[in-house]
Amino acid sequence: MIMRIVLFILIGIILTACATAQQLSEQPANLSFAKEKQFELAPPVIKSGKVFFDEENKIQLLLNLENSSIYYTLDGSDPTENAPLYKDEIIIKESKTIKARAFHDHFLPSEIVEAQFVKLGQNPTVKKISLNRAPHENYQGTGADGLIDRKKGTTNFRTPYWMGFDGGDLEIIIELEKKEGIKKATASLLSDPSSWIFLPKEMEVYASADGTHFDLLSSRILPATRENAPNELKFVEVNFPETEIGFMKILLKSFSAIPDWHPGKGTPPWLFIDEILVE
Ligand SMILES: [Ca+2]
Repeated sequence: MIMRIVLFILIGIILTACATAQQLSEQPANLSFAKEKQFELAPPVIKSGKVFFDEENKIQLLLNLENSSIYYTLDGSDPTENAPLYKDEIIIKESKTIKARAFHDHFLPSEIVEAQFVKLGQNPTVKKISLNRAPHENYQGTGADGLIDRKKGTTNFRTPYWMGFDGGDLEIIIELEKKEGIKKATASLLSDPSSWIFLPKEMEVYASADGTHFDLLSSRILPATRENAPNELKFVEVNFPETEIGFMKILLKSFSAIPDWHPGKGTPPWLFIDEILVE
């Protein structure tokens, strides 16, 4: 009996899928249901082999729907139909954020999807990296050295690329092999509100000559995560005038509590990090 019910459900799903495919292929007659643009297009998928790259990176934008067009930007602005039209794979040679959106005559435009790609510069050699606290025992990554191994995690926080901290601030101290001119620090973080993982509220960058007395170089305040924010890989950059640095301290200050719109409101958010870049 159970088998029969499962079979009926399966047949139902297959018939529904066929109907949808048929409706879409018999344009435009059977698309009249969508002519008033009541239905939103599915967003395109951003596909690339790597998030960190050395020389150049190839990015594809995918959406399997006839007569749809994908427009994209590389300057951080929201794509409209005036933005470049995606035709072939996009090749980038610098760090970029790509935003893409699909359009179709018979549908409302899709949501905007975005992804960041980071070109690894001639980064200075790190002699030692240390943290002011241990990660949670279930999310230890591969230790502090995993934050400088150039390996990037996916949005799955359970993989060993990620270190997870259950509330509170995180202080990272980096000792360079030799003093070098540095002008940017980047923290590679995860935003996954559905798993109670949030970006910090502020990132501060300090420099020191002796590893003991640190001076604030620059900081960046981040907005609170909005409701329904997607799970995303995030790079938080702090730029400053080029400074000769032997030791650097990066302080990630967490929000004290998860925002009110979330079921975990009032409790400390998790912080997940997989890489620090110093350039
Ligand atoms: Ca890493």
